[in-house]
Amino acid sequence: MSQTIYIIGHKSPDLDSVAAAIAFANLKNKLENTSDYVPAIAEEINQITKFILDKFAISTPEVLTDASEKKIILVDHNEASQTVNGFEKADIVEILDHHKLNFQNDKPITVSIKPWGSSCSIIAQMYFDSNIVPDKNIAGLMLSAILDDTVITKSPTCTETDKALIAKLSELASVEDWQAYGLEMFKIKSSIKNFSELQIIKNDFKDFAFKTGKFGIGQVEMVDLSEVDARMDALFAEMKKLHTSENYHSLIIFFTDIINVGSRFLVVSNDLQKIEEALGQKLENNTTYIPGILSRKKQVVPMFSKIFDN
Ligand SMILES: [Mn+2]
Repeated sequence: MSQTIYIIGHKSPDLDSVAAAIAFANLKNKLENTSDYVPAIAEEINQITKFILDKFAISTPEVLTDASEKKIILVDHNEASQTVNGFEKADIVEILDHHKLNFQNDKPITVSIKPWGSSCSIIAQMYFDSNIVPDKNIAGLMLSAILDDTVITKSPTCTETDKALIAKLSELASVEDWQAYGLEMFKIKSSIKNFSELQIIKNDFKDFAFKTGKFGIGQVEMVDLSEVDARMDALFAEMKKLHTSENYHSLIIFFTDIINVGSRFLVVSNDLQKIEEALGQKLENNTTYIPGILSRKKQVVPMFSKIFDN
């Protein structure tokens, strides 16, 4: 008897979390000669994910609005605060991720975590380790996710394994110049002109339950930061609304210039002084630019968790 097992990434899904669900379901169905594994999403996909799915002719996974009473595999996250609604009553059977482990369960399950640049890197390596060659479209999807999560290999999260997988997958996907392809992706991804302020804030946004209170940390990777300067006041107005309505201790949105490698931080917080302590520099009208900052996971979250989660 078959039973559907949903594979699902985090809320506010980014490309890696959607691609990982699709690729992992594809691999597991092949390995077990079944169709029980079904990719799903916790919320609607963003613009670049839609573009990439269209490009490789892959259909958008179904939205799982409530995971209660369902078997699920979590990919690209393991924190309760980021996971699908109803997970408390779901049967979580496996986790595949590249973030720090913050998960508790009442039974032993398979957990695959590697300190690599993307969840799709772990899955791509599993394909190769199992001697299964991913189809061209799945290879292209995984390649795109790795390039996205590693900021075309520039992120400090990018490892030698990621680079080797990028080369292998490029060949399988017939992508001749992955650097040019990655830059093209980021250009599409980074223009904010068609988005409302709320869409910009929620573009790639995660909640963190720190001991001091709830933090919302969003990142927007861009090729040109001047678009942000022009909309600063409107962005702050929207952030203040969200800070109050969702009861955040702090709301931090940072815009990363992937060409010059640095980030502009916009902050709304109950404790600006401590935020400055965490950032290691002063804010001016709730904003500051910090050179060298590219990664939320490796650089930004640790800055804040050190001060606010101790
Ligand atoms: Mn990821």
